[in-house]
Amino acid sequence: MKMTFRWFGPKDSIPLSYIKQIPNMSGVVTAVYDMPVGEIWPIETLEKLKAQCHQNGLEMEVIESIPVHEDIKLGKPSRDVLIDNYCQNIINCAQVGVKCVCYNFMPVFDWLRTNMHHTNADGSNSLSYSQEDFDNLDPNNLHLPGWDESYSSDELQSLLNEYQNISHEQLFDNLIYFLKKIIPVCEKYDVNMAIHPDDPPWDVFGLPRIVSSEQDFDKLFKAIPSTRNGLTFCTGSLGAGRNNDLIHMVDKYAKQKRIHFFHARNIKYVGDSNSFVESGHNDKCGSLDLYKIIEVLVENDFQGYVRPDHGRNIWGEDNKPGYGLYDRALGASYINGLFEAIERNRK
Ligand SMILES: [Mn+2]
Repeated sequence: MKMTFRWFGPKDSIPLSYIKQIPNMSGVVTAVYDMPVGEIWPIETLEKLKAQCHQNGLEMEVIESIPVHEDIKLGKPSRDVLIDNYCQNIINCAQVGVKCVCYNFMPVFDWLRTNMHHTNADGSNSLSYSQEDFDNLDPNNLHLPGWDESYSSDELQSLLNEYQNISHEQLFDNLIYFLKKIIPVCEKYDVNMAIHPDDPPWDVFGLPRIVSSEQDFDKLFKAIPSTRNGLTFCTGSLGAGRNNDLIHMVDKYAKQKRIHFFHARNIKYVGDSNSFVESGHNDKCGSLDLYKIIEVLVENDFQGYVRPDHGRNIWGEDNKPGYGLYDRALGASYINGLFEAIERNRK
């Protein structure tokens, strides 16, 4: 595996030199953040980003994400031009050495929490989801933590209205329409597409979600059998679905060579509903068995990219929620340790 770290480009408060100082860090996972969704990223911009990474001894082989325009998800006539642009973005990324593109197909909200600064018993804070708080949100006047800057009320309402007529089946068909044009380009340019599962893995506000379970993945891979059509195995997102058997799923898709990217984080289940708090990565802190999941990856000779996913804010850090330096660095070290111990044990 190759350990990586998400970096939000030159505006990220965490310098590349700090990321390089985390043991065993091979590269960053990044994107072009200052262009509207749907436009073509200039090759010069990508070259410049890559040069910055290389100057700091880091690779840039994973993009997270090339965002998918809502018109593609909605199946609007404008999608063809947008899909052509997406193909061009894949080609441009491939030309600067990118091997893996993480993306998602979640309508409107590509993650959702009810609290961005849940205070933990140890004084740290982290993202959390309370089913009770969620149920108390007013769908006609939505204000979601972390989303108020992304959409105005009117924009959000009209977007939600547009999805009223989109069923799960329609959204799935739109995903397949998209991939039928994307995957041949990936085959030609040696790029793996790694769809990120729904976060959290259930419908929200009547918006359909179609990448939440083993059944969903099976359907997707049956429709487009190429292994370029793969997934980002995000333990936290999939694990929030308490019916998802992560150990079985990781085994199945690692055997199929479809796991191109692995997001490692832990969550602590709260109560009997869907509620959870994002915990430290260590197995003792959360409800997920990362040791066992990683053991199965190693048994299947996993060669993809790994990154520590969301960390807590610790040691007084107040960074972008989920994306501080300290706890993700601790997470990387923990995950590195699991891989190393399991790999050595097998020799
Ligand atoms: Mn993730």
